[in-house]
Order: sequence, then structure tokens, then C-alpha cells
Amino acid sequence: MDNTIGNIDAAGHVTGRSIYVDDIPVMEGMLFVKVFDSPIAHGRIISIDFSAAEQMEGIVKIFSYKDIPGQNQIGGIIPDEPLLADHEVHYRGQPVLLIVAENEDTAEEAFKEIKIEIEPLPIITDPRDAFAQGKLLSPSRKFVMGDVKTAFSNCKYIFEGQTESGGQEQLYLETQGAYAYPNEHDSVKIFSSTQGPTQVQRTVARVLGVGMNKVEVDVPRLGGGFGGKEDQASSWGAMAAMVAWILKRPAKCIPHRMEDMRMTGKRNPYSSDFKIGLDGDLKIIAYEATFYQNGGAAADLSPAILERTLFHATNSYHIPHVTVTAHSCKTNLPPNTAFRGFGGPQGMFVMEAAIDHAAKSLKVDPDIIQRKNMMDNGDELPYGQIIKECQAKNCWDEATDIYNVESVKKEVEWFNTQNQFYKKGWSLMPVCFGISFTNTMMNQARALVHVYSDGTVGVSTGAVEMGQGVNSKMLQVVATCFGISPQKIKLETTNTTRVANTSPSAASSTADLNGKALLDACNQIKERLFSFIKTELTDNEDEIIEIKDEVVYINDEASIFNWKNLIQQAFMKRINLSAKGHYATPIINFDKTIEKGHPFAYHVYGTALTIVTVDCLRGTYEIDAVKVVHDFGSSMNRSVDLGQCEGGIVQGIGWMTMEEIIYNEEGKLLSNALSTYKIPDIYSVPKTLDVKFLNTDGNDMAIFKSKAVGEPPLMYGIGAYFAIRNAVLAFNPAADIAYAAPITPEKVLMALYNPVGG
Ligand code: LUZ
Ligand code: MOS
Repeated sequence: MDNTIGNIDAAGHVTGRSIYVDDIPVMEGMLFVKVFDSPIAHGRIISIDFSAAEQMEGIVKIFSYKDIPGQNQIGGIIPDEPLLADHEVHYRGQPVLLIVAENEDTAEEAFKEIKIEIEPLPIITDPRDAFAQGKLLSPSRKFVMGDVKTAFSNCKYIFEGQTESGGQEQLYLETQGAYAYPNEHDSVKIFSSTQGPTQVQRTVARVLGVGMNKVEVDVPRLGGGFGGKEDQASSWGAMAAMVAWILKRPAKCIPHRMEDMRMTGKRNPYSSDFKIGLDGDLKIIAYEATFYQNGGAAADLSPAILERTLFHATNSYHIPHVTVTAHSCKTNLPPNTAFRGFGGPQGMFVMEAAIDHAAKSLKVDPDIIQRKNMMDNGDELPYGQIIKECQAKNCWDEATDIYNVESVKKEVEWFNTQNQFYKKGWSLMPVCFGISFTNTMMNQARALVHVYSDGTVGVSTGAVEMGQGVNSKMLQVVATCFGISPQKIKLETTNTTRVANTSPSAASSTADLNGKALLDACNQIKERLFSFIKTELTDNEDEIIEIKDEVVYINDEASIFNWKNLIQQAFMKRINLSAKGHYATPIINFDKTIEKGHPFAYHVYGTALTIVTVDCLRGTYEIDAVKVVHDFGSSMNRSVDLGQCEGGIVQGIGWMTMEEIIYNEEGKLLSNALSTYKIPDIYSVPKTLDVKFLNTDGNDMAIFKSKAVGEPPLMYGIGAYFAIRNAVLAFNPAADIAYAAPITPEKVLMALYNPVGG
């Protein structure tokens, strides 16, 4: 495996040559589409008057729901979300009208001329309030293993508590957006910034009332997705496509940053209750949790996110008796959606809080309880899957060993005795994350490979490049399989006409699914080439043929063929040099009626040590170090994998510490710009960030045994919350600190001096 290839997009990115939706040369006569969104979080629309706006010079038309030719429906899992509001609005920022203008400035002017009258209805922003009023987006779910009731009655220690975790803005550098133009035969082509080209295609077809074959979606690449464009790219695609299709002119719909922030959903905030029971040996015997997910005003992906919360509710621990329940609560906020980790982080935070709470109450270090309860081979997870090839203890033990956790503990303690106004804290955070879409059906992919007659190769897959480096891995698959130079291979855009019925690039599974489909396609071509070689050169069926560095070897000896003349001659003999590959993950299954099965191809493991310093006069803090041992399997691209790991960690720390989404009681987003919503910058990232690759064989279900890497590292960031909390407690042991993330500097400052004089 060529591990030196790095990220093939790097040079394009740093020189500004990489192409995003807004860089695509547009056609003459392109229209701008601006969304007029609801200024009220919940209400009945009494009247809308856009006549003055529509008459402004440069305004071509203003669309309402009445102009939608097909269904006014964009809900992916549950059909509960209109593209444009009809009689009611359910969140502030909900699209109501589309202003179509010759240019952007005119559209902005017209926006101000639109009058909307809305009769207000009660606004709910809190998931527990929604639950109390019976407002649910989807049926509640419950995973059960063993018998918690009996188990709790046998526990020596029982602790209960409540946790809160906040939302998180995906903040992709490139905002949402689409550019569409009408094509012949009543069809439309859309360039979309989406993780899910097929999702956009399906939604556009539904909104236009045409077949999916009339809708072509093309994705050059994304300036980040992080889950925010798994489902929510569809509305922007549909808006641009509808305008283009009806007005027969090219149209672009790209929101500005603040529009994107106020109109789109974020990571689901959760409010949760936990109950944990331990025996005298600190073995966790029973665990119960109830999750109240803040879903926002429509289901979007929340029902699937809810499911993953339950799958990861016990993180890396084996607990014999578990009951976990989850409710997807309907509130008047923008529909919340996928964000790296997809509910997993929310579930794990509660588990870690429960352990921390038990440890503090019992006056032991949490890592004693964590290590004692770590899962191992043969353990059953609450959803029935039996753990195999477990690396949980290996990662943990290697981390505590190579990062010298025992001496870190002593150093932190020493530092804290020596410093009055600076305190350090540490934590250990294990992670076990399941790889596969939890919806078994989605675990499939296809790829299309053309070997051109000059020996160069064009590759299309369902994978969307969003900075995560998947195209680099796809290129490696082809180069390795064919034994040719990466220079000969071109990765094409992701396009629904070339590769159909794609699953979104999500769930950390993109390289596995598309890589395996691609391998299937390449192997088909290779088999045809090898049988051609056999007919040309030998009659012996037992010859071993290989291509290395573009030279064909037969029984380890270089033959007269190299890649280029092999392809030329195969073409002359009319050998098919194109192939379509397909892959569907074997083995996996899940039965929702009993909530049991084997949903994941495999799990990814790791452990993070986090050390922080809190400034106890200011409430500010620094992350001194995050040191990780991570199970990459047999990494096929160490620099891409390392980049994913580092990025995930920093993003997880952001979620847990500084990124604070604030809506007021009217459902208005207050943290609506980068001045009020802070994400980690170069100053707030860990001063030291070490990632040790655990040496393992990897897993056959992973592409080239190189394990999925997109989401699992994000959850190491949870360690930052606990490390900061511990530092605060070192200053003020009486501090009453809720298990509520993010633990912002403001909250730290309050906790340092609360109760006052404490
Ligand atoms: N998307 C999805 C995901 O539809 N299903 C999943 O299981 C998932 N997991 C992580 C991220 N996105
Ligand atoms: Mo995702 S949260 O789009 O894998």
C-alpha cells in the first residue's frame, strides 16, 4: 500500500484551485434565489403580501408553496417537512417564499418589501417540555438487556443524575447551496454541495413531480459537511432546481453564512437522566438512561440519530443489565440533524457522566471504574451484537502505559499543591464506535471504472469528497489493484447519472463501502485482462500473473506486456475495459421489533488522555495535551487518517467546551454568527496532540483492513469536559457543577466561586 500519497486534494486546496459549487462557471441569464424565511418560531400564517416586492425591477418571480409542481415535501425518513411553509410556520428561519431575481442585491431589497402576518402559537424550545406535552417526532425507542430492576436491588451503590449536552453548528467552510439549469426532455441538472447526491435527486424529483431519471445531481466536492449536508442539502437543491425547471433558466441558491446558521439544523441537544448501579468491587451491574432528544420542528434524521444514541449508550463498557430509552422531541427550532458522531457522542457523554458521578461519590478516580468495566471479546452489547476483535483494553492499557498516566496523576496533583490560581485536571476517555449505517439497507455502494485505450483510468463512485480524503483512498484502491501509478488515475465528480442509488457519504463508512465496490469493479477488469494475457501468451492455466509498477509479471518474471501496451492490445481484441462494481456489507442485520441484531460490520476503539490547565481568576482554560491511542486497523493512508483523527478531536473539544448554541425563548438563534459562536482556533487547540497508531491486523470488513476513521475520534473530545471539571474541583472542591456541556469559560468562572466562599 502506498502510504505516501497523502491527500491528493491538498495542492488544489492551498492554491485555491479546488472547485466548489460556487466556482462552477455559470450560464448566461442565471437567476439568484433568495429564501424569505419565517420571522416567528410558531404560528398560523394569516397573510403574506409580496406584490410590491414582485413588482420591483429585477425581480423575476416570487414563489410560494402554491407554485410547487409536485409534492411540497422534503422529509427523508418521515414525510413531515414542507419545502415552503403553507399555512403554519414551525420554526424561525423556516423557508416561506423564494425570491427569484436577476441579481443578488435586488433580491435583498425585495426581501425587505415582503409583509407577512402570523398569528403566534405557543413556542417550545425545551425537549422535556415537548415530551410532557406529548410532542414527539417519531416513536420512542428502548434497548433492553438483562433485568435492571432486579439488578439494581442487588447493587451496593446506586447513583442518579441528569445531564445536558448542547447543540453544535456544523460550520462547514462552504455554506449550503446548489446551482441548477434546465436540460432537454424536461430534465434538470443540479450541482449541489451535498453529502447525499441521491437524497437531493430524490427530493428534487418529488418536489417537481418527475421521475428520478429526469434529475441529475453532480457533486464536485464539498468544503466540509460534518453531517450538516447529509440530509439538509436537499432543500437548497430543490429550490434551485424548481426555479430552473419552471422558469427554464439557470438558477443558483446559496445562503450567506448567517442565513445558513439561522435556517439549518445542528447537532441535536440532549437532556438525559441516568441511574447507575455498582457492586462492592466497582463492577457496574446495572445502567438505566432516558434520553430527551431536541429534534427541532421536523424529523429530518433525528429518528436515526436517536437510534445511534442507544447503540452507543454504554460506550466501551460491558454492563450486564441495561435499559436505555430515547424520545425524539418536537420543538420549534430548525430541524436538528446529523453531526459527526450522529447521536453517539450524546449517548457516551451520559455514560461518562454517570461513571464520573459514581467515582466522585465513592472518592475513587474514575479510571478505576472505567478500566474495571471495559468490554472484551465475547461480551454482548445491549443490542445483541457480540464483541469480536476487541481493542478496548489494548488501547486503554497502551495509552496508560506509554503516556505514563500514573505519573501524570502525580504531576497534576503536585502542580495543584504548588499553584493557587492555576489548577490542572486530567481525564481518560475510551471510545467504542460501531461502523455501518444503523439502517442495514443503506450499507451498499457502487462504482464505475473506465480504462481508456491509452491506459489512463477514470473512476466514479458514490463517495463524496468533503475534505476527508476519500478520493485519495479511492485512488489508492485503483492504483493498488491495477499495479499502476496514481498519475494514471482520475477521480471524477460524484454524479447520480454515473453511479446511482448512492447512500450519503456518512456514518464513517464511505471509504469502506465505495472502496469495496470499486475493488469489485477493478477486479472484474483485471480478470478480463488476465484471461486475455493467458490466451495471448500461455496455455497454462496455472501461470501466476501480477502487475507491479505497470509491468506484467508471469510467474515472477517480467513479460513483454506493460500496462499501456496490455490495454492497447486488449482494446484491439475488443475486451471490455469498463466495469461497474457493487458492494453490500455482509453479515449485518438488525430487527427493530426486538431491538436486537448485529448492526455493525466492526467497531473502532481508542483511548484519550486529556490534561488541561484552568486559570482560576479568569475562568479560562488551556488544553495542555490530548494523547491518544487509536485503533486504525492497518491504515492505508496514515496522513489522511491522522488528519481525520486530529480534526475530530478538536471538533469534539469544541462541542464540549466552547461552542454554545443559544436560542432565546422565542426560538431566535442568538449565536448566529462567528462573533457569537466560537469554534476552536489555533490558540485553543491542544498544545500537544499525540496520536499513537495501535498495531493491529485490522478488519476484513474494512477496505484494505484500514478501519473507518471519520467519526470515532470526535468523542475523545468528551475527555476535555471532564478534565476541565476536575481542574475546577481542584480549586473549589465544594463546587456544584452540573453535568452540562459545553463547559464554557463563563460556566467555569461561576463554578470556581460557587457556592460563594466555597
Ligand atoms: N447517517 C445515517 C449516519 O443515515 N445512519 C447512520 O447510522 C449514521 N451514522 C453516523 C453518521 N451518519
Ligand atoms: Mo454523518 S454525522 O453525515 O456521518
